[in-house]
Amino acid sequence: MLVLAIRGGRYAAVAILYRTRPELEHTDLMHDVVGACPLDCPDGCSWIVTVNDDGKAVKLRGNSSHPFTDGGLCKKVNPWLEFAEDPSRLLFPLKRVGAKGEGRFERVTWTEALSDIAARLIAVRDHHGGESIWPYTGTGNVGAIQGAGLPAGARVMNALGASNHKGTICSVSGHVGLSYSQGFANGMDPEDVVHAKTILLWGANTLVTSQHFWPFVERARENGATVIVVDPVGTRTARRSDQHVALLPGSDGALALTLCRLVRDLGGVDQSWIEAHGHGYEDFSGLLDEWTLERGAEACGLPPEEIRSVATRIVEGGPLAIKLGQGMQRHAHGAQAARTVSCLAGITGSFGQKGGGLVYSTGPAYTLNTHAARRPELRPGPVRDLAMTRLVDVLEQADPGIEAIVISGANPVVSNPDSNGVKRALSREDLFTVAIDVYPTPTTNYADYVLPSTLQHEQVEMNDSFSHYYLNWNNQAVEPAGEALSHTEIYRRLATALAEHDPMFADATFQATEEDYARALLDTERFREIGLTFEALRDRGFMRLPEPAPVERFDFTSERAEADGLGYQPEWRGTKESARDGAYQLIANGSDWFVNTVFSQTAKTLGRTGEPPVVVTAADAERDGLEDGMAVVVHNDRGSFAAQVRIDDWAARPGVATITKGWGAQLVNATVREEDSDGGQGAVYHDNVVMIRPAGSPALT
Ligand SMILES: Nc1nc2c(c(=O)[nH]1)N[C@H]1C(S)=C(S)[C@@H](COP(=O)(O)OP(=O)(O)OC[C@H]3O[C@@H](n4cnc5c(=O)[nH]c(N)nc54)[C@H](O)[C@@H]3O)O[C@H]1N2
Ligand SMILES: Nc1nc2c(c(=O)[nH]1)N[C@H]1C(S)=C(S)[C@@H](COP(=O)(O)OP(=O)(O)OC[C@H]3O[C@@H](n4cnc5c(=O)[nH]c(N)nc54)[C@H](O)[C@@H]3O)O[C@H]1N2
Ligand code: SF4
Ligand SMILES: [Mo]
Repeated sequence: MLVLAIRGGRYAAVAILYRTRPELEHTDLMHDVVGACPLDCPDGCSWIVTVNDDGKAVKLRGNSSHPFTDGGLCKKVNPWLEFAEDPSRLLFPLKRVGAKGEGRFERVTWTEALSDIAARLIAVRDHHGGESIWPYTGTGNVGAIQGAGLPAGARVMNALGASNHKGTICSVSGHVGLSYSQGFANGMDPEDVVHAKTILLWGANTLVTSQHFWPFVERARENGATVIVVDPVGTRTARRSDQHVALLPGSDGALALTLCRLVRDLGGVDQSWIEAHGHGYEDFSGLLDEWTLERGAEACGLPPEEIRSVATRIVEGGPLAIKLGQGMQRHAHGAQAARTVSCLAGITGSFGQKGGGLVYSTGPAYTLNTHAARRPELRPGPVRDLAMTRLVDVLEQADPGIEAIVISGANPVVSNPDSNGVKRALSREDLFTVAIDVYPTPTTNYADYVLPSTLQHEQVEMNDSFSHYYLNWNNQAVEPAGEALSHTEIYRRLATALAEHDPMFADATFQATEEDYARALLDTERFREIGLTFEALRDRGFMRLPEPAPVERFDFTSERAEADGLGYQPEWRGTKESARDGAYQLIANGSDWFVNTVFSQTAKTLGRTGEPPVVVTAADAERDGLEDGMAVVVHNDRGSFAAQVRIDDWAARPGVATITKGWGAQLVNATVREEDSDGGQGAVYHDNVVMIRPAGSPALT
């Protein structure tokens, strides 16, 4: 039966669903709404919200007709509807009454908040110039309309002449690194991994951070593939692999060069692919002469036989698929590491084989028309770029200085490098700060105004993914909680408030609807060619994106890389900080239970997980007098945080300590320095050396 009791504009997707999946039908009083997970997770799941006759969302599940989602969501998002009702949720606009950072606010109306914000932004523009405004967006929602790209906000901010925000916090180093060698990050379709015979999960914790990719890996395994995890940390993924190569952090380049050398010597070079597509192979081969097995083993802290066995497998195995994760590029030389690892796919000619190649992200394979959505031509003139990973530096040093920052979907006190610096920078009395979020966070505590955002099932959105080639449509399923508003609506209302001061903001462009934005984003020749229109997408709930272009050119050497300081050859440069005796390289990874900081603060999450422990090996623990469960302080000269120790010889390797990122009450990034990586101003989270001492030990008091 077709259910008709659906809110305006949302019936089409539901009708299709019922036609294709009649078993989803339940009572006359319930209806299902197709949507999409908005979180910064590669899997980009399509979901279905069941709404009862009172307009309340009563159930959330994965869309079983979506090829990548295939029915299930994940344990982080399964309790989404409970999170949406968490008592801590922000339901009204708030105005600061306490000191910055204190978190004392009073409730105000939207009109009051937005008219004051509009007046402040106009004053900043008029007295300091538009570039003194920073629209700072994070990854709390990565959707194309409401999310990190924030078209609605962009139009208003562009018209104000605000600085351009660069989203450098996550993956930029890897993208820059791959641009020198294979050109772009999508050197294969992840779904094709089923045809691979050797799978390298390189600095990728697939079972935790991209679990919907795992079934494809398992299918390959059933077809005889070997799964090798390259990761200093013994992750859940490493445990489930055929071989775990626990290299030293930051030694990826050395491992890749040693493997290339061995593959060459074992006769595994695909000369015909290189002749057709490769550039600079002769020079590169000269570099490989320097990479003896002994040198590689030493640099990576691995037994030589371990490296040799991987090389043998690559040469004898058939198509080689490399899934490069983001973890391996959160280093000072992260771009170089990505560039070097891709040479392994280059020399084996893997890009030319079904099931072979290297994929880091599927994102760059197609382009949404963000220009039409964001309208940069509204800017009064050229504006500067500001990298979000340099928040402290910019807030404290930029000229012209930042006078106003509008933070949306970002929690920099917890997520950014140098938590103490971020707190200090956000404490500046003369800085006007607006934070748009769903929950109070350590960052919203510093805001002058805190504005409540809708969650995904309360708004309209379009979401792509960085691990598959489908575009998802998200229908609004329920009314927003409290007075929460979508980003689009916040900026429509802000434009109206700004028009009181400057008539330019009365233009219809600032009142664009979600549908207008979606149509603008989809307005490309490629999308038209394959019939990917707004109507089709909305009606089907998700659609296949254009097929990606194959890797046609591979540069083993690069003059552009040389000019950018990475060298003509992909030479290995190690880490910047190294774990001396008694110190640890700290790696803070994604938690099983939350995505970055999202949902980490709720009492429900705390009840399920407890505070993340710092994991070390038994030998290191003994040396430092640490015992399982002991309260410790993890510290260096930048900062410190408290944790409990867990001793686990499998999960850690000597000299490496690991913990999870994103827990607001435990600022692991207080120990991380704010510094640019070697490509695109990425952060250097894992290039971080710390000491671990029992809490209250004399050295610290
Ligand atoms: N040590 C260490 N630090 C890291 C990393 C690491 O590996 N190690 N990883 C880095 C990476 S990869 C990333 S992407 C960053 C992420 O860092 P951030 O950009 O800070 O992103 P999130 O923590 O995902 O979300 C930020 C906020 O968005 C809010 N939010 C969720 N949904 C919505 C919404 O619909 N609207 C609005 N307005 N807000 C919403 C959440 O409540 C949260 O407070 O962290 C980085 N930090
Ligand atoms: N459950 C969960 N899922 C998530 C997230 C989350 O917080 N929780 N975050 C999401 C986000 S924003 C992103 S960007 C993705 C990232 O997902 P992934 O690409 O899997 O990245 P990470 O989990 O940051 O790191 C992957 C692995 O890299 C390893 N690593 C660290 N340093 C090195 C090194 O020098 N060399 C090598 N070879 N490996 C190294 C880490 O130990 C880690 O196991 O996950 C997304 N999915
Ligand atoms: S967090 Fe990732 S795996 Fe979980 S529902 Fe969202 S997209 Fe899917
Ligand atoms: Mo990320």
